[in-house]
Amino acid sequence: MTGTMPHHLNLVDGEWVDGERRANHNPARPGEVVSEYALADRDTARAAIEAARRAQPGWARQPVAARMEILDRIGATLLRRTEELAVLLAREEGKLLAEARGEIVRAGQTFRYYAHQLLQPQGEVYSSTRPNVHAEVRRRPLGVVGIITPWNYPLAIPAWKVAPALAHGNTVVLKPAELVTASAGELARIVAEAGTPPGVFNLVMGAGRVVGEELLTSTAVDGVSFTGGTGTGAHVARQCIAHGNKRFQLEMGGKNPLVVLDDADLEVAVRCALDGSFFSTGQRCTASSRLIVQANIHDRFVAALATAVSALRVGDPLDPRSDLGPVVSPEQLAQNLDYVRIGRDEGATVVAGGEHHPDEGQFMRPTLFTDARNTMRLAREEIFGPVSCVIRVNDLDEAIDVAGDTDFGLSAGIVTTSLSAAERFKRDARAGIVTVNLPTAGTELHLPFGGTGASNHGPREQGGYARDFYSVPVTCYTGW
Ligand code: TXE
Repeated sequence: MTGTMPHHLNLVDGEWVDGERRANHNPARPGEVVSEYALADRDTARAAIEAARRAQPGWARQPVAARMEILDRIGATLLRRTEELAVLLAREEGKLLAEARGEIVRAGQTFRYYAHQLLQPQGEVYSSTRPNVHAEVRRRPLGVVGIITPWNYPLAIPAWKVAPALAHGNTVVLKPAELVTASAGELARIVAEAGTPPGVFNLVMGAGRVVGEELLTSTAVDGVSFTGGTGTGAHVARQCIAHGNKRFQLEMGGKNPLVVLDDADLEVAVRCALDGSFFSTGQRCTASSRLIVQANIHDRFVAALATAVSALRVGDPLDPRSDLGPVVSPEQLAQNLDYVRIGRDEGATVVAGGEHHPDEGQFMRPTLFTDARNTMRLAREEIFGPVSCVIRVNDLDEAIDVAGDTDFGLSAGIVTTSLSAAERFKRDARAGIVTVNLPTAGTELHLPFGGTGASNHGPREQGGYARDFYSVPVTCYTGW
């Protein structure tokens, strides 16, 4: 360890806890260490859970005004430190500085949003069928919540889980992805410095199968909110059921379709596909990875999109000329390139990109396939990189069928100038989020987020809907 290297420690019961140091590297310059973090072990995770358990009743009894003030302060600090945190995030995860700024602002606004959500009605009053009885439904906190997050939104995803958890009177143990511990460490400092009592928010960094596993198997944890891959999500579900039948919420990505109809405005269609498929290096669970295109517009759309994709500049996220940053890790890059080979072997045609970018760093050229069929692995499995494929269809009925023929069901988009096609798509698309003449990616913090099928399990995240996971309804009958 070098003395001057920025480092981040675990936060347990208000204390900063050290451990074996691990380094995280800049994916755009693999030789550059961004920061070091202290690896938590199972004992540290256990201590964090116990601290959260002890702190929970007191936190839940804090006056709403006190909880509001703390959440508001966290949000304000994130917003004030946007520029500095965005540079760290871009260096650590590889997203463009502009995207990183947007993410920090989103995280800050999310804390502020949930501060004010506390002033919304928190229950319902019913008429009782019995005389002299008052019937109401109140909410109590879920309890201790384990939060397990991925690397692709190192601040926004923790924010949209931690903020409603704390708002509703829960205490938290956050286990971020190992690749983005600097962002998580900064968030922990901000949460602690905002005046959160010890044990209310805890951070444990390390391997999923060690510290993550402790959150899943501990019966002192009441619920787990997880975002990540489908395989891990299934494991989370099994463990939560086996260990205390605890509540769980899973968000696990997608294979999102963008339908382009013959009547679409070509420019809008290309813009939506370019943004949805390739921005953020395709590392978004709402990315458009299947472009389902009607026959008459197909060739014009492919030509225009291939030109636009080839013109995207891949480079350092801190360079304002870059359109696309690096792939997050060598493993993810290898997986992306593997899928390019699989797509070629399956008979799809590469019309843009298709290879590793020659620069040093984990760069990949954005890759567009045509001649894809929906049965190919290329069209069925989540790649999570800058790779998309075009599937040709004859009409809206076929487009809706192909769009819905997926194990996933997070987001689905259509580009059309027909009001009736748009309405039919909103009605029939099998997805939790539907967009019309907009990219499939890009959501708003006050609206519910989540999908169907393999994309999602449990109540929706974000907006007022987050309450359904982070609190428990209690039906009260009062005789008078
Ligand atoms: O995810 P993991 P990874 C998809 C995407 C990507 C793939 C793998 O397709 O290629 O998942 O990415 C923690 N007990 N998405 O490897 O492993 C882990 O430490 C408890 C989609 O990053 O699912 C991390 O904090 N926790 C996704 C979190 O789970 C465990 C975003 C997610 O890691 C654990 C990212 C265990 N046994 C990847 N094993 C989306 N939905 O947007 C791992 N973890």
